[in-house]
Amino acid sequence: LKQPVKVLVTGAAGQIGYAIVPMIARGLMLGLDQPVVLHMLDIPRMADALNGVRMELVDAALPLLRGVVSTTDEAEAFQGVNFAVLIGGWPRKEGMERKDLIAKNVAIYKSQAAALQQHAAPNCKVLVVANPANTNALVLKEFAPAVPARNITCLTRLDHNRALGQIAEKLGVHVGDVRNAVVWGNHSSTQFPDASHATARTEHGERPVRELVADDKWLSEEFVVTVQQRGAAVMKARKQSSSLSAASAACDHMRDWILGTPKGTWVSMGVYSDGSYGVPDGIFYSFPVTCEKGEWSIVQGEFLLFCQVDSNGSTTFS
Ligand code: NAX
Repeated sequence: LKQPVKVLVTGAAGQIGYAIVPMIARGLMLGLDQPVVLHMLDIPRMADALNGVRMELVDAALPLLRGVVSTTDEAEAFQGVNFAVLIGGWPRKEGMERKDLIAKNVAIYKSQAAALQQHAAPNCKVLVVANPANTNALVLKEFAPAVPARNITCLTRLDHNRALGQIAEKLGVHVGDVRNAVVWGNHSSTQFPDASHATARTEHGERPVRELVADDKWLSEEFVVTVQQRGAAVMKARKQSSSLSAASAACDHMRDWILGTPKGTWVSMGVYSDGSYGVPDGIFYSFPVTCEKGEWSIVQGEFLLFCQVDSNGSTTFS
């Protein structure tokens, strides 16, 4: 077994937090041979609930789990962490304007940026899940200038996995046989799920999804809208937002980033734009990426398209 690594989960007393901590402690994020020390942060009002999660982790008797720090203090939470999954944030309540949500979260992410820069291990790799995820990632980057931008990412893997799931259901194939869909843009309804390069393995070999789905209209309309609105559909059915799928996607994101993507497979990650595909520099944007040895790179040369991003974050392609 390897030396233990420290993994921070913020918002650990929340829904996604509750779903993700056992996944991490079972090796689903960093590997079955990687012991972990979990750092869990939440706000003081949630201290009892957080302690309950800690008790359950003890009760689960997880051999890879080498320690738990559960705290409401940011400095203690970020101390020496190698990986940080930032799920904690201000939830959007009914009647709340988007700009008010952003203002609340900017304050949180400014403060966590300082804690990250001051206390985390060098080269700490960060995944922002809390919404608005792209904006929170940008705030983190701006207020933690000593942290390389490449080490900050945000979650669009849930949308990516939703896209794979829809294609698998449509074709009646196993989801593990579908790959290389892409989600471009934001984690929001302005995202663009793109199956133009997706493939599926069938008994006749690996084939382009657009050939297997005879129905062009499904790919350009129903598929796109279903993926964009899947979060709302889950919310309507469950009366709560997606959590097990979000936790699972966050594990997939970190695992692929740290341990590498399989050869010939790309995944969607929100990363700091370098201007590829005409996306403006200096924003966090979801691209197709491959990962090797803990570094992501944007897939180049596969797509003959040029993105234009308008002031609402909507992407159009030409
Ligand atoms: P919950 O409200 O259940 O949990 C959030 C937790 O964060 C709460 O326990 C809260 O006390 C805590 N928190 C608030 N301020 C904090 C702070 N300053 N430091 C530490 N913890 C703090 O929400 P949940 O359903 O778990 O969702 C968490 C976040 O993920 C939300 O922002 C949500 O919008 C976002 N999502 C993002 C997704 C993505 O794909 N990027 C998908 C799922 C999810 O909707």
